[in-house]
Amino acid sequence: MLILLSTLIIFQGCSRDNRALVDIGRLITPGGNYAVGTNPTSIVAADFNGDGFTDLLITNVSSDSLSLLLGNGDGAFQDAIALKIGNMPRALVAADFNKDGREDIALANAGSEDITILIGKGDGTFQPGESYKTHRSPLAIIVSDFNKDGKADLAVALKSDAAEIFLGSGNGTFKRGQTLEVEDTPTSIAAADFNQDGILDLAVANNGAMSNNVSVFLGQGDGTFKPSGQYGTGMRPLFVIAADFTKEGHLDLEVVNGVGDSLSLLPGNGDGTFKPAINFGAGTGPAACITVDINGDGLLDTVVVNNLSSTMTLLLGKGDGTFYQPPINYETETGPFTIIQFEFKRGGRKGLAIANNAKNSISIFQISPPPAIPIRLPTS
Ligand SMILES: [Ca+2]
Ligand SMILES: [Ca+2]
Ligand SMILES: [Ca+2]
Ligand SMILES: [Ca+2]
Repeated sequence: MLILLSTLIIFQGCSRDNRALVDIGRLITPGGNYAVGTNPTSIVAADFNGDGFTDLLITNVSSDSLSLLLGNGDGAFQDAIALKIGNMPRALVAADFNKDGREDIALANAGSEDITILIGKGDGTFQPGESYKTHRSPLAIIVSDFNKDGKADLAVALKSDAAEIFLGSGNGTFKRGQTLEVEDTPTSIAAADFNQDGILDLAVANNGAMSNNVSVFLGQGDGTFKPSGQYGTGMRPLFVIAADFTKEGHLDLEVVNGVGDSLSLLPGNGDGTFKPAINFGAGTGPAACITVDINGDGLLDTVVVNNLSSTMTLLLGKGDGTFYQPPINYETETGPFTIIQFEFKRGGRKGLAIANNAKNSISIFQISPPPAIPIRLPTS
C-alpha cells in the first residue's frame, strides 16, 4: 500500500502544461510479496533457468538455504524453490565464472567462514564448485573484473576488519589475492573508477562503532589495491554505492548510515579523494539503497529501505546530490534489509526487489516507465 497514494502533485520544471496533475506515488507500484526462508539478507537477479526472464536468488541466513524465485517476465514470480545450500549464507553474487554461458553463483557463508562457488547448469539448478576459506566471517561480496583480464573476480568484506580479493581463472576457480586492511566491521563494498584511470577502485563501509567511515582503495590494474584514505560518514555506515550524483563528471559515494537515520553524500574529486560528507535525513533505521532515475528527468534518484519503520523511501534527486522534499514513503513488509533493481526480462520493465528480514519475504515493486514529462515535486 502506498502511504501517499492519494497525494496529487502539480508538474513543475520544464513542463509545458503546468496544470497537469500526476499521482507521484505511482512512480513505484507494489508488485507482490513472496515467502522465502528465514531472515533473508541478500538478493541477486539473473536468468538462472535460461528462459529469458529474470529470476531472483536469495540468501536465508538463519535457515542455511537459498530461495529461487523463477520470473514470469511480467513482474510476477513463481513460488520460491528452496535450495538447501550454505552455512549462514549472508550474501551472494551471480556471474558466468566458467564462461559456459550460464550464470554461476559465489556464496558468502558467515557460519563456515568461506566462499562457495556454485556452477549453474542453466536449468535453475547448480552443482557445487570449489570453496575458499576466508579469514573471518564474510559479510558482503561483490563481483567485477579488477585486473581487466575478462574474467570475473570477487571482493569480500570480512568481520572484523579486512577485505579479501579472489581473482577468477575463467574456469570457475579462483586464486586468492590481496587482503586489504579496513576498519571496524565492513558490511558493504562498492567498485567504481574513482580516479578515472580506467581501473576499478573500491570503497568499503565500516559499520563498527569504532569507525563511522568508509575506506577507499585505488586499483593498480593487476588486481591489487593501494589504500587511499578514510572518509567520515554518519553513524554506523551500513551500505555504500557509487555514482555521479552531483553531475560534475566525477563519481561520488552515497552511504546509508544505520544509526541516526541519515544518508551521507561524499562528493568525489575525480582523483580518488572525496570532499567531506554532507548528511541528509532518511527513514528510521535505513539499511540499504539503490540509485536509478525514477521520474524520467535524467537525474539520479535514490530509493532507501528502512529496516525499523518497514518502509521504502523515494528521494527524487535535484542533480546536485541533494533531494526534493518531502521524500515519498511506501510501506514494505516487516524489516526490509536490502534492495536491488533489475529488469523483469532483458530490455523490459524495471523493478525493485526488497528482502524483508523479519517477515521472511521478498517484496517486488514495479517502476513505472519514465513519464513523457519529468515529474518533480513542487517545493524546492
Ligand atoms: Ca528465468
Ligand atoms: Ca557458468
Ligand atoms: Ca579478472
Ligand atoms: Ca581507478
